Amino acid sequence: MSQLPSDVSAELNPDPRPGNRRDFVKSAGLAALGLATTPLLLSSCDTKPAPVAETQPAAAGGGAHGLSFPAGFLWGTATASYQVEGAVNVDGRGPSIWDTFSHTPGKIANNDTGDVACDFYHRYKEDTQLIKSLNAKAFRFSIAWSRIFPTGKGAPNQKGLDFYNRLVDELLANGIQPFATLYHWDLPQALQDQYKGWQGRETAQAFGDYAGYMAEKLSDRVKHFFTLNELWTFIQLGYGDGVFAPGLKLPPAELNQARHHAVLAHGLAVQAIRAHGRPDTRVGLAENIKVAVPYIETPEHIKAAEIATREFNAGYTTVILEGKYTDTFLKNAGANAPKFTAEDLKIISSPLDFCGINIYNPEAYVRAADNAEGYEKIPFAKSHPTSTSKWELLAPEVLYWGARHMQNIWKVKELYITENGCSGTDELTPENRVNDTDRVAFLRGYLSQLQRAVTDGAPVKGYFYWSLVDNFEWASGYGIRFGLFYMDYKTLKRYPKASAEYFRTMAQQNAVL
Ligand code: PNW
Repeated sequence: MSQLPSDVSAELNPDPRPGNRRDFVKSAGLAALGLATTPLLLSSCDTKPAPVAETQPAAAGGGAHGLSFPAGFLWGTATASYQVEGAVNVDGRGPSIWDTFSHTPGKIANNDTGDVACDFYHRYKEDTQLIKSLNAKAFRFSIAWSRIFPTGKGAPNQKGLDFYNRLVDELLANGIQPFATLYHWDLPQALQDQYKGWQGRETAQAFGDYAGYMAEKLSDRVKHFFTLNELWTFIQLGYGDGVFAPGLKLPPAELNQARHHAVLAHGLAVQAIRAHGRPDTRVGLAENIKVAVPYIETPEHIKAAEIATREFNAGYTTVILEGKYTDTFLKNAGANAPKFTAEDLKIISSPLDFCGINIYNPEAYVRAADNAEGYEKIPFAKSHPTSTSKWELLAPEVLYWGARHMQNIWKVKELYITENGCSGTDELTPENRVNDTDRVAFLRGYLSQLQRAVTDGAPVKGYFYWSLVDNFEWASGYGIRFGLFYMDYKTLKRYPKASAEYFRTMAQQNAVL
């Protein structure tokens, strides 16, 4: 399986004041470089180009680089329940593993917790106006399982459901499509206590039941559901490396089993949503696919990158989309391989309507190699630029290759970039401005590559920037900022950054500007 880049652990047990001036300068430089990259013609991956919008202002000559997206391309932003909601003891919400973890001294930078976060629970109307001000027509949020089922199962909590009813209604009233994620890591603590969380098959079953319930209650208005967010991250960092909740460091056999239960939960949820949702309900997953980038865009290296990408994701996206664990995955796992049945694999690979991919950084640059694997990784240079998150190695072309691999390896017909974003130092000036030139450069570089992917035929229908507002960045606490809006955590006031204006203009013109 893919390993964390070596400096990730440092980032996840971070210095309370992460980032430094040098990284800031480096990251801006690289993203700008991405923009300067002339799109290459790919002989091996040629597909029919997507139709170019004729009605969009940019296509009519407004786009400085002519980098328009097709008409109807969806611009959005994303958040997750524990990272923004706060109100952890309000209206019957049960505790989650992230409440427990963040209240354990030493686990989170500065011992921050999500108790208040952005107080989105009470300020969702104000935040809906922020989304609207960005010209975004879609919003990806997650539902806190323990607001609906305080102990993970049993009797539903109407007051918890009411919150999401209010949120969905508010979004729709403002012309914003709700995209709901059912699990963004805040597992009800009761399921951790009773079944050891994802180590127990019962948790997967409970997730299916909860997913069916949500589809029944919301699918009259929510047309897009994501099952689980980033299985890799919460399994590897939470159950393998111990740096995310629930903070376990399981041996390989148990880790593989927990991973299997998570993909099984995804499949059970897909089936439950189909059974209980309206017929026009659409379901997909939101996985941070580990992307291999061909270091030169020639057919042999592109092929090597496809082989590598399939293996990097063997326990997650690959088994979900192919219905089997790869031979290499099972061989490497040996006696530690997960225990599963043929029926499990069928459930796990239940057909999806679309795929969401969260993409920040490449897993590796690869080249073709005359070895058993058919590829080899090129180690990252020590000086490879990052954002203020040390794991976020910057490489705009990862967005291009993420989309292309989904299309070419798995023939995915409908794709969303469900997360992509840049963390930065983000200081508020005396005039209440945030001059986040690094994030603007990031957006220009990454979105140029996304536009190239769409032009080359990748079926990308929308892009969700992570995140709407600065928020609780898991083990890094509030010290790492990804938002288009700056959060003053003392007053909970939100301020648009320069990148918010940049995003708003791009969304309005449907082009990279
Ligand atoms: C994703 N890593 O998390 C999540 O989906 C978001 O909740 C999060 O805020 C966002 O990306 C930015 O971090 C990740 O260490 C956290 O490799 C850590 C890692 C990857 C993704």
